Amino acid sequence: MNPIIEKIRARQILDSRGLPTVEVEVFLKDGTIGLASVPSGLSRGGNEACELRDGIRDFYAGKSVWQAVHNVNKILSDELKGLDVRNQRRIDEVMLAADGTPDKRNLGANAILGVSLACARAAASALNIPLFRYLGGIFPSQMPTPMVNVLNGGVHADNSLDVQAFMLVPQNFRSFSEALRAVCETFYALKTLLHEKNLSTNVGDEGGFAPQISSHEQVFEILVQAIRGAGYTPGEQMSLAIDVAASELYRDGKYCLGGQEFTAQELTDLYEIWTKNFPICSIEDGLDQNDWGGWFFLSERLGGSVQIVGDDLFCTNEALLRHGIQKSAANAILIKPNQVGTLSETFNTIQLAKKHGIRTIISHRSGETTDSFISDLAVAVQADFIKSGSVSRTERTSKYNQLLRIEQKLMQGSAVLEREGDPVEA
Ligand code: 2PG
Ligand code: MG
Repeated sequence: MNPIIEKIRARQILDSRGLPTVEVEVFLKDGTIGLASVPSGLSRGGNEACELRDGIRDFYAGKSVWQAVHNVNKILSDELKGLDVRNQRRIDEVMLAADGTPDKRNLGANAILGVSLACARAAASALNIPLFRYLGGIFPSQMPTPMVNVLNGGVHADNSLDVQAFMLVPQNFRSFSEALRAVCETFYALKTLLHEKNLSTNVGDEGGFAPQISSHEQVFEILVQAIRGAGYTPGEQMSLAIDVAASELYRDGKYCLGGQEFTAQELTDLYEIWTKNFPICSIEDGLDQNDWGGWFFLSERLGGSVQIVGDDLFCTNEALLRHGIQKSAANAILIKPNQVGTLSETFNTIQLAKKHGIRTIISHRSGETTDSFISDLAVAVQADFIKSGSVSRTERTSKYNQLLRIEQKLMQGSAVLEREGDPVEA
């Protein structure tokens, strides 16, 4: 084994919206290759690392990433050549130094993250171990709970729902595969229900249905009906989670939701009513990313019984999370590697969260590729949840499918799972 970086090559590929993104291959001296690609968000936090886009009009609508590709091929490849690929922290440090800006605007977080992830993949391959073992060591054995987005709204769909994502959260299942089965069955029941109500079953950016409904309460009712229709008990076996992405709804100090204006306190009142009337266990980005006072109020009021998740609020950024912990702003954090731009920084933020009892949710972006790195990451760091969109659209299911593979590996030797989950074998 000679896990020394020989060269790094990037190319432009397409993401799930047909927009260009960066794919990176790391070549080692021993012939090993590590491949990774980078996702892209639409409802982006103000403190995310900089995604480099060329901005050339009439060329992929300004969205091409040739400069980021060039930066990998011409700068990062030379900087990292000769390094041992297992030295992830050193690799990330060298890239941070080569970029030299706090938000990675020189080389682009899309260039840097692509290399960071592809190096980890190459190292795992060189060692001939699964990525989740390389990242997490020999002990990780728990699977994350999926948070599955079955109904899309906000900037991810063309309907009039302001809340961006409505998710199913399976609870109390013995295995990941059993939990995923329950979600799939609820998803089918939801489709049938929408059909019966003459509502569209076309899907949005993350594969959830995007029907023309304007009342959020009506959505919750339909989801509860779907859970029952699939034979599961709402609140016991299947709960709901929402991503409000409230920064998108915040204008002049007020939140605009369902055609009405709310202060942070009034919106918290509304969330309280929703959580009393429906089995909602988690609220993500319930308030604007700069409304720290509002977040404190929301967490104090609902944080005892509901998961209060910071996404745009923290941007996977260690310093912002530290600030949030001091302010008691949230009890959970969404982790998106491309918000911060390197694997090492992603790990730092996760470590800080765990140290302070903040729950971790490893997350996809709304623009995705079929790369399933986040699935291995979720198991490696023993995250509480994974959020990867719906159980439709291959760029979403690729993550859940990778988790099925990992679970099977983890259960090898026990045989219990395979038999119990399989009616043919049972
Ligand atoms: C979010 C994400 C993923 P985007 O807000 O949590 O669902 O959306 O990638 O568009 O920021
Ligand atoms: Mg979000």
